[in-house]
Amino acid sequence: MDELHVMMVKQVKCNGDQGLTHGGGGHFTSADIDSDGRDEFLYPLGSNEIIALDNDAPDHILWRVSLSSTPDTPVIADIDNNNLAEIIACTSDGYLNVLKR
Ligand SMILES: [Ca+2]
Ligand SMILES: [Ca+2]
Repeated sequence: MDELHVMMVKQVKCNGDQGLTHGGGGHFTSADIDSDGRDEFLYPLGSNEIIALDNDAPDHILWRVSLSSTPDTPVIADIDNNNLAEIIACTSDGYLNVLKR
């Protein structure tokens, strides 16, 4: 399997007037982020990281990304319309983080 590299592409301050609030340390989500037809599990960790786990081997960490503070539940969307999913997560310091391959 090719290694999946995920990088931060955008960080937008999103607290205050925008009304986005969260307590940090969200819940897992699943999505097919590498377009192989099978979902991966994404877990936000209290240690400022999001990790992705293989659906078939949940003890195998596919990748991990460090963020500026504790991430909330990730949201998956193709926001640049290139047929590859981006990972979007708010962090407890009030930033909206967009991650992509
Ligand atoms: Ca997949
Ligand atoms: Ca995309």
